[in-house]
Amino acid sequence: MDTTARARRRTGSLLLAVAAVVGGGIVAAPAAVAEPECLGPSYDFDGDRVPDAVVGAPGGSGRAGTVEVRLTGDGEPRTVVLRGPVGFGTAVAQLRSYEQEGDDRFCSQLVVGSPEETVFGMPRAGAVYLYEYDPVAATFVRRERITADSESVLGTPQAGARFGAALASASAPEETIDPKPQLLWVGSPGHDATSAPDSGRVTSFVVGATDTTTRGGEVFDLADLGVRGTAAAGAALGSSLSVRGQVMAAGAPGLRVGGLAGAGGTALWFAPPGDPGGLPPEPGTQHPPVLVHQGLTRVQGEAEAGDRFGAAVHLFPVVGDPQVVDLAVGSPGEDLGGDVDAGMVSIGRVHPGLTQPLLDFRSRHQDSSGAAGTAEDGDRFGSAVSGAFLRGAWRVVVGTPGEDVGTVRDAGMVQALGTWQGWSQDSPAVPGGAETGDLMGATLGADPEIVPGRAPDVGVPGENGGTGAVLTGLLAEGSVVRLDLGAAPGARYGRAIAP
Ligand SMILES: [Ca+2]
Ligand SMILES: [Ca+2]
Ligand SMILES: [Ca+2]
Ligand SMILES: [Ca+2]
Repeated sequence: MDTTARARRRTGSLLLAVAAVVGGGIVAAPAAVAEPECLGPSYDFDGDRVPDAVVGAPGGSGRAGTVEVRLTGDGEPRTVVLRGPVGFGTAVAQLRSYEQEGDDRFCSQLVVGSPEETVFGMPRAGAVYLYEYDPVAATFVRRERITADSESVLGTPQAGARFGAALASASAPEETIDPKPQLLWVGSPGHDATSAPDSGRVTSFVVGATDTTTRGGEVFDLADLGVRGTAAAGAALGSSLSVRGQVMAAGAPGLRVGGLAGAGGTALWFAPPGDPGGLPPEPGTQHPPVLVHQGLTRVQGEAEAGDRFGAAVHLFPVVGDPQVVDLAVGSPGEDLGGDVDAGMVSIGRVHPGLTQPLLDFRSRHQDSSGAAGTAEDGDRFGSAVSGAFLRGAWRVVVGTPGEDVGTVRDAGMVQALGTWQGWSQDSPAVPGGAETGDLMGATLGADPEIVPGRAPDVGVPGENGGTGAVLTGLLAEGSVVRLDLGAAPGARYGRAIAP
């Protein structure tokens, strides 16, 4: 994309900082007194400075979708349930829309993806819902329903696009000085480009505090990376998303690499330097997007048909260097030796300040040093990836939903790479029991980094005939492990989890 096109696509307005005028003569360089304006971390909706867990249960086969928010309530926890059509809760996220003093309720708002919704008669075009928490009514109030047809959202709705199948926005730890509105990234993996059905798309925008008209942002396609037509068909860009610092990662697990269908790739988009939120724009100052796949010499492994590299992505902070991030990419379709779909994870550093922002990516699987279990047929290791700060380092947390536990098929397991430690539902102190089709580890909390020492919650979407369940406290050292169940068979509780 040239800078002219980029400038034309952006409509963001500058956010003006208002300086207080101090009366009575010369003020000699006062010491900066910076009070935090967003006190709680992201996902603290009820304002007690503890993040509130969000669980999506999108249902299916005629069963409606729900989203459950477990508000911590300053020691008096309470659960709020939001209801929507089938698919509502396929993805969950938070969004900051803070613009000026007094916008505290916009520090962290709830975002829910509903990709199966019909929009203007177009089935499965998809929608995204934005809610603010009302502390007086003690519930969530809908601010907006956003579709690809909403005012100033770039692009147009399309049948089958599944806008809202994945969501991501930059999160923040507690006590942010000078908070800014952040971009919300929305994946539409079923979006068709010219001569490229299901190539996928990622759209972003900002929502302000005073009104809900979206503005700014990008529409990001594989064509922006020079991948067009049959090369892009079926890539499903936007199947997975992660945002951290200046980097946004979007999985395209169906991408054709060197003619190999479904080898998969991951697209990286970079925000302008010093502007993690992506606004205001400074054309020409941002690194062009890049594509990561196993066909690159920097990436260990070979691109093979059906690897599905990019089925899951997660960006990690790097201790001591906010300019760089580490990227973990799951390829659950990877075959290892004769083991079909054993699965693999690729891990590497991304440095937006370098001409070549990708450093070397190494592969890890269940037969790697520091990993738990053994690579076997159908494990699908890497179906979900997240992070946890354990034993003094950031660890890549990996879900292996196809893991058989003893003779129990697809019971699933989760592990933290580099610790040799993994858990199934048959591990000591883990409730629920390993049962056929539990699929433990099919999903993981997407944003545990907001609170030091927090580990991601673990989805068990196949528990009790697809009722679904979420395990909390599993990876956190010394925590009691709890199992929360969905409301009914087919609810698929735990299909999406945050933080
Ligand atoms: Ca809270
Ligand atoms: Ca491979
Ligand atoms: Ca295994
Ligand atoms: Ca179970």
